Amino acid sequence: MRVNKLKTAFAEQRPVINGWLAIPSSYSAEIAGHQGYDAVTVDLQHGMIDFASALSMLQALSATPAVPVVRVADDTPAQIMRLLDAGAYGIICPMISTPEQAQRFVSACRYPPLGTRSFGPARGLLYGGADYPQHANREILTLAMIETRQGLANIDAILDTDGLDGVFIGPNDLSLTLTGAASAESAHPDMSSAIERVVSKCREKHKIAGIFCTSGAAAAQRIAQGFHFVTPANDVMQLGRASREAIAIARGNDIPTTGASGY
Ligand code: 3PY
Ligand code: MG
Repeated sequence: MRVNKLKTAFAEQRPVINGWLAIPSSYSAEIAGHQGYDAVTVDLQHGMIDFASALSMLQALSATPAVPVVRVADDTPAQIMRLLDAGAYGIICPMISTPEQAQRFVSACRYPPLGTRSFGPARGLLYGGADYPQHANREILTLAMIETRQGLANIDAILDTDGLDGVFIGPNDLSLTLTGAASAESAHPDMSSAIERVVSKCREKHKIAGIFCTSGAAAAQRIAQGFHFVTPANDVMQLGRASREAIAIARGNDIPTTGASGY
């Protein structure tokens, strides 16, 4: 089976730079996949992406060096299994607040006897290889999103879930629940200590610490802080920024820092 390069990177303590796609386009996916990202995530939670688009985006990513990952909309096992069958090599599951939820998520990603994933690997075979069924339990990456007050309180038990590779912080939701305002780069002391707590727990338990960021500079700071898996903004932010920059330069104006998308 094709080795999951994200697991190798973690084993060798090399940070993973992960692209993030909210626009339903196989062409965008193909472009992103060729830019040098270690992984590219297709976002079915907040992205404008349905299953048919996700399938064609995973096909496009398969033709690039980037490992195809999916953020599912929720922890529904049927949805998780379907996206694995569509060729996702990693699943990021939002809003994991309890160890029971984490266990249910991981179980959906693992074939028996380790879990409850139903057999029908479909594109998993095409992308992973003919021996995918024998090795998928080892190669598929599982990241639980920590983005609620309860998830933060349960971080130890969530990280102790058998087969869970790590966690991924959703800073907007986490700051919404902790401070009352959604912000991806909040400087609120409650957010800073929550993030530090998650990263140090991951270090202690040898699990992947991931986080969504809004820029390359922010992602570099998170890597310096000890994160292994960072997302330096999504396609929507990057498209908006690149457009504003080109327009401002063409008009001889200063480049605006925020636009209609808020970034
Ligand atoms: C969050 O910041 O809450 C996320 O889910 C990132 O996409
Ligand atoms: Mg979120």
